Amino acid sequence: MAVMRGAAPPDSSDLDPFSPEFRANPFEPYRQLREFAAPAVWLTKHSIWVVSRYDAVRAVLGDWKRFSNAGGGGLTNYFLEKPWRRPSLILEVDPPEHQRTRRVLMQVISADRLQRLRATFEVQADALIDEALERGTLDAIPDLVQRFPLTVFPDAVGMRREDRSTMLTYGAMVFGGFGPVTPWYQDLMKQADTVSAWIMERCQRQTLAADGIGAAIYAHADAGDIEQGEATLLVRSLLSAGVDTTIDSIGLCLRCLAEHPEQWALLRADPQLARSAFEEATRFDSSSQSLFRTTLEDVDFQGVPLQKHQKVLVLIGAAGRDPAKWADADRFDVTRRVTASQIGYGAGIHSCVAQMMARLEGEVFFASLARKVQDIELIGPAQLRLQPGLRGLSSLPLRLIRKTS
Ligand code: OVV
Repeated sequence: MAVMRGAAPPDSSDLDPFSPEFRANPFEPYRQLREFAAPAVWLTKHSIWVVSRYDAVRAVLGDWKRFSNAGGGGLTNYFLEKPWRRPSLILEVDPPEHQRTRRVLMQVISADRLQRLRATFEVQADALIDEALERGTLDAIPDLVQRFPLTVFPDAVGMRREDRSTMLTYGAMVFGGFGPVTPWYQDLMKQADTVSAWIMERCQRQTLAADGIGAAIYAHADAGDIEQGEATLLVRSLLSAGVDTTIDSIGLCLRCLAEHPEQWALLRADPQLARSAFEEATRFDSSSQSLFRTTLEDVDFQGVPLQKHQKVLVLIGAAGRDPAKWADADRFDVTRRVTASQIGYGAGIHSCVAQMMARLEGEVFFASLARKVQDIELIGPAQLRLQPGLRGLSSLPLRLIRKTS
């Protein structure tokens, strides 16, 4: 443990949020972490701070002057260690640099564009769900869930249609790279050069469709808002953050519905609840459970002394279950009003820039499911991926039965 200045040692814990045991059921250790007296707890296994109560999580995410993103999106401390890829121009920078790139992505993922994409997303969701109903029994993760974002999101960016499975390998590298180095990660990273080259090629202007989000980013470079090379890296940000996140969130939401038949019955009876159901799943159990910040200076955080350049693990997944914020926090309720307090997309200046795209994907997917499907039956154990990175399922064996009415 790092030497702490001052008299009293901080509240500390030997819980390891990256361990398979923790990841298999994080909600009980989340409770333990929330119940410490101090708002920030020292994790002895990794020499980092952790923040898990809703109010404390919001306080950290709202305080970008002291809790920086330039130290990197993961456990690796860019102030002290070398990142594996060029830092993201939006996630891994602070103001003022951040505003310039953020503004470009905000403009190209406009409400207007999302409205134009909706019909295309619906056609795709309907087709995939019809195909799943034809099969009847399926592993819903590879056979249904992965295929939806993997089709609609890169299409929206303007990537050509091809075998896109390399995107999932790249996503595993990006999100796995936010955790500690493990044998799994080292093995994965043997492909880093070829996979990075594959992705970077697809971020180039000449490979992108003229009407997509990627081309719109390059148009901002033509207008002088950003450099050409920055446009390339912003396309990379979309291809990094836009696929695995929604796959995992949709997969976990589908499992929630399979495991809560009374909630599924509500949604099936009223497909208009789809957006609210996905919003609730984003609170209750979704892909992004944690974020990192790095202190820029010595910080007194609500009485806890943090030192300069220390990593802070921000457990948004624990904040989403904080009983001090949410009534009946551990209950999955598709009618709950979540959006105004949603923490699953982060908060503050770095809150998910494409969150309205994610919501659109979730809404369209679950509305189509609600219109077409009568019963969702779990026919085998769901498998969680336990490696560090996003939370998500590798397998969800289901039987789907078509609505007859
Ligand atoms: C939010 C997020 C996750 C992963 C990668 C990036 C962003 C990026 O900007 O590259």
